[in-house]
Amino acid sequence: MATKRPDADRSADTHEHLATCPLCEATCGVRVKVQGGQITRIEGDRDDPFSQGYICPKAAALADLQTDPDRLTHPLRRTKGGWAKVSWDAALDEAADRLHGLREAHGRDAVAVYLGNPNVHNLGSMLFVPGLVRALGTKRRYSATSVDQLPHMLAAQTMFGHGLLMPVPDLDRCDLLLVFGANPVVSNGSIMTAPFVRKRLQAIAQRGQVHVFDPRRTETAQVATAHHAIRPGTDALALLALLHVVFAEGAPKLGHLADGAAHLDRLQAWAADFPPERVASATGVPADTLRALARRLLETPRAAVYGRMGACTQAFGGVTAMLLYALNAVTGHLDTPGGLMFAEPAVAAVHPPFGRPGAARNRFGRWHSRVRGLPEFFGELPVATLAEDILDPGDDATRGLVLWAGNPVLSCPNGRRLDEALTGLDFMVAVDLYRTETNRHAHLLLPAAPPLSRDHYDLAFNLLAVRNHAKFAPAVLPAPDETRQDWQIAHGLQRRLEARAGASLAQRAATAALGRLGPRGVLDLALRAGPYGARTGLKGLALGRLKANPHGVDLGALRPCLRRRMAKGWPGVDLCPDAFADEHARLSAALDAPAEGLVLIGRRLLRSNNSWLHNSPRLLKGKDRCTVLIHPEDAAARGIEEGAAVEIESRVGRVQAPAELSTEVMPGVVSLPHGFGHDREGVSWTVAAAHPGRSVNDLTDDQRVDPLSGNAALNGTPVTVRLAGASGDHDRS
Ligand SMILES: Nc1nc2c(c(=O)[nH]1)N[C@H]1C(S)=C(S)[C@@H](COP(=O)(O)OP(=O)(O)OC[C@H]3O[C@@H](n4cnc5c(=O)[nH]c(N)nc54)[C@H](O)[C@@H]3O)O[C@H]1N2
Ligand SMILES: Nc1nc2c(c(=O)[nH]1)N[C@H]1C(S)=C(S)[C@@H](COP(=O)(O)OP(=O)(O)OC[C@H]3O[C@@H](n4cnc5c(=O)[nH]c(N)nc54)[C@H](O)[C@@H]3O)O[C@H]1N2
Ligand code: SF4
Ligand SMILES: [Mo]
Repeated sequence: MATKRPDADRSADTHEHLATCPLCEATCGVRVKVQGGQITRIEGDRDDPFSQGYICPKAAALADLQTDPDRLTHPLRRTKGGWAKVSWDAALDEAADRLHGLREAHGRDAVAVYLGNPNVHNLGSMLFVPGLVRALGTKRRYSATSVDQLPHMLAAQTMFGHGLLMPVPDLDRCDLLLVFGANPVVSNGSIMTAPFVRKRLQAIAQRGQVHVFDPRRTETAQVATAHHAIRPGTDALALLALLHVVFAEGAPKLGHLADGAAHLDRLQAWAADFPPERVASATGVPADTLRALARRLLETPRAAVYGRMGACTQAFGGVTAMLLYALNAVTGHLDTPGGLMFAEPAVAAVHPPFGRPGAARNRFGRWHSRVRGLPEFFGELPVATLAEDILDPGDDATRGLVLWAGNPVLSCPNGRRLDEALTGLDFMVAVDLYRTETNRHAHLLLPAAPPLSRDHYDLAFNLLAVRNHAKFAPAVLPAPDETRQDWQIAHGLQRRLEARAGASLAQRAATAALGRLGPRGVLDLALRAGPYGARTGLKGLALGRLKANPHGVDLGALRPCLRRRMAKGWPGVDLCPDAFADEHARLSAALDAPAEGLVLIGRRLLRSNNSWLHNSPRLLKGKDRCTVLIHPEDAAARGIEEGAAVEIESRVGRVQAPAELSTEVMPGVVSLPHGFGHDREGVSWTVAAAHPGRSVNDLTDDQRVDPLSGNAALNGTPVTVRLAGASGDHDRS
């Protein structure tokens, strides 16, 4: 079998292509067998030096995405009589006219943009959508960042000098791993690109220990050495207690970080106020456990403390992310092998040509959201403010939206309110593979090419990988139907907007030149300019070298880099930045007034990917997994039995789903997966609509954010739970 270019596959020949699965952060290498233009098999690529043959069940759905009859095939325009096909030129011209018209009439900020998660898994989007966003010139930029990793980015920016410098656990060399609010065995790892993470965790548990802090005894907790049930939203208190013991045991072990470290005194003063005994009842974690773990952390040369979604999409997300990094730093586990380390990818936004030392400082609070005044971060506003900035009347209301690869009606808090807000927009254009719960409100729908029809190089996740590596995979199949690559759509729209806005000739020439380069050309230049580009021995990394090594190029284990960075003008580590100064008081107040009643958390399912992939029959088969997990004691107190329909109610909404009784969740906590709720009219995914589930984000509250960072507090939503149909009085929790 030969490796072939996409357009050569129309014949009955069989070809095997090497690709990268772009569905999650693990970036697994796959072999795709194509026969007569059809995918006949997808399997792991054993020769990929990073993923070594591992794939999860979702990889098979890549084939379904190419052939799904429900996928969008043509640009569509909403008319009174329904959706009508239009040509690409007509669609792009109309989008540019309408967006430009709104800006002329109401100012640049009248048009908002929302960028969903798949953009960061898409080379063309990463390189070309920012140009479009610049051309729009709006301050109302939103993305999935503020329902996700914003706290990690805020901590990284204020502690290390750039929001993208997020350290990752050096999994393969660490002997002790503390995990706060992450479930990598199901999620396949996040801010920790590590294919076959289960095996890597099991190896740590064998040579050392893995401790999982989670309100639910997750699939990850089950492969760990120990599970510590923790009350949602109390991680910062547990981390302060660990820091308390660390400082009480003697001098912090800053090692090479001591040079240029700032605010150690502030961190120490905070920790002094939170001994383990003081936080035990609020967190649910016994003081002895915290003391013993802090000591073990100090004694173990190769250890890391890692936290993810559960730690950051909560009311104390920002300070929790900061404390996680600080705990690693003062125990000698930051920027050291086996600890939290920084990846050094072949192309990164923090290196030339895309970035320079210090270029991203002060990207916080430069402007604020219209109604609630929440701060900008990294050029974006918190998406929890999107709906109100449309709905609240006024000359400066949001009137237009560019929606790219996102489904915020299902993925953002108080989805019902956003759903309603979108119906009032003057104009919305959306780029997607499907007609979704969100983009059904668009005026124009532009169909993007499915994943295996585009080139892949991972710009985002090489920056977060547990090993440095680089791989380029050309598209396997041509773009089907009339779909176009995201980058082509973005570029087409950018050019048209620049023409209408009378952009300078220089700007228009630059845009045209970028389009001629395309993603491959830009990638090649970026690789050449990157840190491995000019190196001898590696012969200088450029696109040609990656093409000649289609399984990928291993660039070695992570290396300590902060000293080298400082020599180039980067700041030292700030252990408790000024941005967090008020958080001590907020944490103390929370400790003194613990929350009462049931709280809701989310959960991820192995065969699901946020709000999509639910249209793949092979992934969705089996029993309904969109259930409410509830502890048997909490269920008994409400007369709820296994499988009974229960109603969950929060400040913003009410949802019914079947109960699943389990001691997996701690008492006082209920869990519903996110990404479901395909019961809304007008979507194109028929398989998903037949197994709709309910949206957890009809319960999460857009007013519950981490007030520091603006990140949505998706976890820890106060709820009441009752048998469906029961009166609310006797079973309020
Ligand atoms: N309650 C709760 N809410 C959550 C979470 C949670 O844990 N709990 N998790 C949050 C997290 S971490 C995230 S990242 C967000 C995700 O939130 P979003 O990014 O808003 O939503 P997704 O569900 O990822 O939807 C992606 C959309 O992009 C489309 N798509 C897929 N690939 C492409 C492509 O290549 N090009 C284009 N143009 N479109 C494409 C899909 O069809 C789908 O409609 O959800 C967040 N919401
Ligand atoms: N199969 C699958 N894989 C995915 C995705 C998917 O939807 N499905 N989504 C992808 C995306 S976009 C992302 S961002 C990653 C996320 O990857 P992870 O962060 O690893 O995944 P989650 O399942 O959200 O893990 C969060 C954990 O936090 C716990 N938790 C909730 N509240 C708290 C709290 O207050 N404190 C603590 N300590 N724990 C808490 C939850 O019980 C849950 O186990 O997964 C990615 N991978
Ligand atoms: S783990 Fe992630 S990257 Fe690997 S096959 Fe599964 S979805 Fe794809
Ligand atoms: Mo995410």
